[in-house]
Amino acid sequence: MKKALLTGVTGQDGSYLAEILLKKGYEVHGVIRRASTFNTSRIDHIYQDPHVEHKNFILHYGDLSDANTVRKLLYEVAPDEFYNLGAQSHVRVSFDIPEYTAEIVGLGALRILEAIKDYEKETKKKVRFYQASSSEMFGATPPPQSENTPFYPRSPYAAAKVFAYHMTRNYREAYGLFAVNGILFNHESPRRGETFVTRKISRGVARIKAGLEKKLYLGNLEAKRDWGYAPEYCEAMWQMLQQEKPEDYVIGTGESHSVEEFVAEAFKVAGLGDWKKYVEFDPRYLRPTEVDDLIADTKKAKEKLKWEATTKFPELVRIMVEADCKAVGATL
Ligand code: NAP
Ligand code: F7E
Repeated sequence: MKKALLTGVTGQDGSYLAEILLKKGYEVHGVIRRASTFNTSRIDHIYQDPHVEHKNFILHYGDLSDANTVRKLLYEVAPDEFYNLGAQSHVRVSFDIPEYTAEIVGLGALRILEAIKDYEKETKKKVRFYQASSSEMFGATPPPQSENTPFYPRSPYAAAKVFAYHMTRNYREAYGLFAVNGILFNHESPRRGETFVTRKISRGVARIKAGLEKKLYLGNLEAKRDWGYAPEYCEAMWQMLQQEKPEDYVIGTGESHSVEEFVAEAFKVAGLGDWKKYVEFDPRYLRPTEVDDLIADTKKAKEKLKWEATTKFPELVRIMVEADCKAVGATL
């Protein structure tokens, strides 16, 4: 039985990846943060009671700021694959807490790489490492963006991801680690955090439909993103670690849409009519520097991984609006 260790298992992607790996027969180990309230809602459906024998989904306390624990878990679990999905992943918030963001997103990845380097040397075992890199690294570089496009980060989050990206490449080249960067464009789902724009919109629309809210407050409606469906992207992460050679891959749909288009489509799915009646501008959601347009050049993933996004924009919006409407009892 293969073993996988995941940081960020309580997040959107971590929860889908854990499901995928369990279905493939892996023993899955996830790192969770201690919190004063439960933070496991996305993985409660796959949780296994620690008192039950022969568990294949095991949770461990840890934090990417804590190198000792990262190292200890690596030796204790002895995974075949290590997926680093943990992050302070909110771009707007990274302007408020830049140092913390760099600590977790940038140095957190380095802590894992250092631990793997030493572990491989001491134990002679190999660990395949996946780094959750991001299309945010392209920032102000015009689309389409491929594996060869130069980075131009526009936030502390993006700059920290660029550091983690280069450390991953460097440990691959310097120490022969099987370490890959998945450069994933925005991917969304009903499990997306409530303050990212797609989920904020789908949730806002559902609450308006249910009569719980009257308005939806948003920032820049002109920004364009290449939005895909998260479960498909998590399958691509696994595929990258099954290749013969460690390489970096861009993952996206190859299409981009504006925030305004997402808003219009979401209000349409809910049958609420003209979105302009409900949406108000609030400057607090603007960023000091914005990323205007991201479109993935997906050639390499198609050719080498045989991976292609199948859920496109209107379907994604429908999935999210329907799920949020169901959650608040709003009938469509
Ligand atoms: P997410 O929903 O925000 O999940 C982030 C995860 O990281 C959560 O499990 C969170 O734990 C954990 N975490 C936060 N701070 C941590 C720390 N100090 N130590 C250990 N774990 C910590 O993010 P996501 O959308 O699933 O994204 C997964 C990864 O892919 C992230 O690295 C993100 O930056 C990257 N990424 C995401 C996208 C996207 O469109 N979703 C695109 C490209 C790259 P709590 O649950 O306790 O907060
Ligand atoms: O913003 C605009 C905002 O926060 C998208 C993370 O997963 O994907 C995500 O980063 C766009 C931006 O995602 C609001 O200005 C307008 O242009 O949903 P977002 P993001 O910044 O693209 C990348 C790939 C990651 O790696 C990140 O971890 O929407 N926008 N009004 C708004 N954004 C938010 N959050 N809230 C608004 O009210």
